[in-house]
Amino acid sequence: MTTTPAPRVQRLLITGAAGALGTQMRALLKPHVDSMRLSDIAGMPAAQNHEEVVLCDLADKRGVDALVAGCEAILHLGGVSVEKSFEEVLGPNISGVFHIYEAARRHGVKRVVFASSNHAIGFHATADTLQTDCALRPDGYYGLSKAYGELMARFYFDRYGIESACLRIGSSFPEPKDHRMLITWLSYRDLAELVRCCLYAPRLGHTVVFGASDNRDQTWWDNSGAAHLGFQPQDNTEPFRAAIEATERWPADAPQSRFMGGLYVQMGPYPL
Ligand code: NAI
Ligand code: 15L
Repeated sequence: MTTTPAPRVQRLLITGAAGALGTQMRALLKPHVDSMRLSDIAGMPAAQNHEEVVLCDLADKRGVDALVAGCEAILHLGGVSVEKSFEEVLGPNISGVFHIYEAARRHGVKRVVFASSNHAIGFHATADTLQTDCALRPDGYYGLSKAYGELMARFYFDRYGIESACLRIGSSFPEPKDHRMLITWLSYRDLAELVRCCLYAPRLGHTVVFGASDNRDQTWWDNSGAAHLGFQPQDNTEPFRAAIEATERWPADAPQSRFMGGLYVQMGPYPL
């Protein structure tokens, strides 16, 4: 009996490929796609087999259009990745996400996996449990740009049928660094698996999914609305718990403890 091999993404564009997550996803997703186009405004290690490296500023509409041509799917990690002034966020994140979706439309890209952030919903209370269709409550200009990106994804699905996953990533680092991250941490391995699920789910539509590992006290985010992805995180923060619990906690009534966005809820305003 012959079996038909599962279809594979022929060329995946990864933006932000020189960054922390881009570097990890470049390595971890390689076995799951035929080839990758790796892009960033910053330099990165030279292309290996089945890779291309293309430097591009996301704020450059024509540059992004050329970047996207010939790609079947996009993992959009590029842009400002922490809280900054509106003016700093505007080009990479607001114009940038529009350029990505518009190029996706022009070149027939089928799927986009958009690195949103927990900061799109950072002003929800840590006492609550959010579903994937909860209200957007950004905690700053960075979070606003991620909320805008999620709405851009929604619009391009409703209007043009481009499927997207918006990953509300918690804290994706080599290991959790503080008490909050005991809840919000997402291992690199789990992130790569989440992206793989988004690339290959039979139906994606416009999916919002929270990105956290299988952490003991992770009661903030309920992913049942994204169950069709089949994402099962493998890692958790237990190996790091003892060391972190030996460190000082934020007071329970402090804003960074009361709201999911942590310290981001008190950043800004910025000078003229
Ligand atoms: P990072 O800052 O290490 O990587 C972002 C990359 O985007 C950098 O390499 C930077 O050079 C590139 N970039 C910035 N402006 C650009 C522009 N104008 N044109 C082209 N490229 C530009 O951040 P990290 O941690 O790798 O995050 C990747 C994505 O995931 C970001 O979109 C971030 O907002 C999102 N995310 C990350 C989380 C985390 O815990 N690491 C949590 C939530 C979201
Ligand atoms: C994010 O969105 C940032 O990209 C990352 O640097 C962390 O600050 C993370 O959120 C977090 O909330 O821990």
